[in-house]
Amino acid sequence: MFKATEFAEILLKGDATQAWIYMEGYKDEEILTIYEEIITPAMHHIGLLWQNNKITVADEHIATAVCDFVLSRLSSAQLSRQDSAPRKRAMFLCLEGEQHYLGLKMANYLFVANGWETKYFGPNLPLEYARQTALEWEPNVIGLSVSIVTHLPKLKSYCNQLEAAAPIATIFAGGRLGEKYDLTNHISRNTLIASNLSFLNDWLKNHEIGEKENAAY
Ligand code: B12
Repeated sequence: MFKATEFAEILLKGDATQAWIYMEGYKDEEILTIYEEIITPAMHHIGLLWQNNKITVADEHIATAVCDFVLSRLSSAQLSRQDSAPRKRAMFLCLEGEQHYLGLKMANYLFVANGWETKYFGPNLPLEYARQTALEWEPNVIGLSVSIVTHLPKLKSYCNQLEAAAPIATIFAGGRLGEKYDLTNHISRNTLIASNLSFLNDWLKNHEIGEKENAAY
């Protein structure tokens, strides 16, 4: 937790160079450790400071922007390593209106690091566009993220319609609500609740890139 509060302080300064230098100190760590033990708790800590009026919305925005930069830079080595061999496909999106996308972005990069081809849509993707992509692209995995409880009623329609559009896909419902509530009544048959990235990483270990569990390509 100490690492996380230290990193949160750097993020709040808005200094992307210092944030990157700090991360370089952990370059021998597993990416999952960096995500789960530094970046995620740092942003959760910033949430607490915000909730307790210790920082302003402007502070939170600049911290988010620097955090986003660090995440992109951490993944750049993985992106440049990709080749053109056929790979399994995964798409990632936040439900309509949902702005919290950093967790989704990390989930996407875990798939990239494991050799998957991905489409990452970031925040706020209306269902009709997600459905269209799922129909045309036939992904093996669809990752959804929802953090704000008022968006929860939409989750079931996303799961049901995406499952109908891409019947072979495993759907992951991620985001902070999975840790707080039982989402069982808000998901579909092929949906797994993934409240953290360790769960996703374990799933990935059992779904090697070469393994064809279904006829996607
Ligand atoms: C940054 C931030 C924002 C930014 C988001 C920017 C961005 N690019 O993401 C902005 C300013 C847009 C924002 C807006 C709002 N926010 Co906000 N936000 C935060 C904050 C501080 C950090 C979010 C974050 O990045 N966390 C770090 C990520 C990595 O953690 P995570 O989302 O929990 O994800 C983990 C897992 O859930 C999982 N995961 C996530 N997605 C997925 C997807 C898949 C497929 C998988 C497998 C896993 C997975 O992976 C991560 C690692 O384990 C949180 C505090 C907090 N506790 O998270 C508040 C927080 C979530 N926000 C909050 C609120 C209230 C709001 C607003 C309603 C404020 C307002 N009045 O406007 C709006 C709503 C916007 C909207 N419509 O979505 C509250 C929610 C409280 C509640 N009871 O609902 C929080 C908790 C702050 C607080 N303590 O009050 N916010």
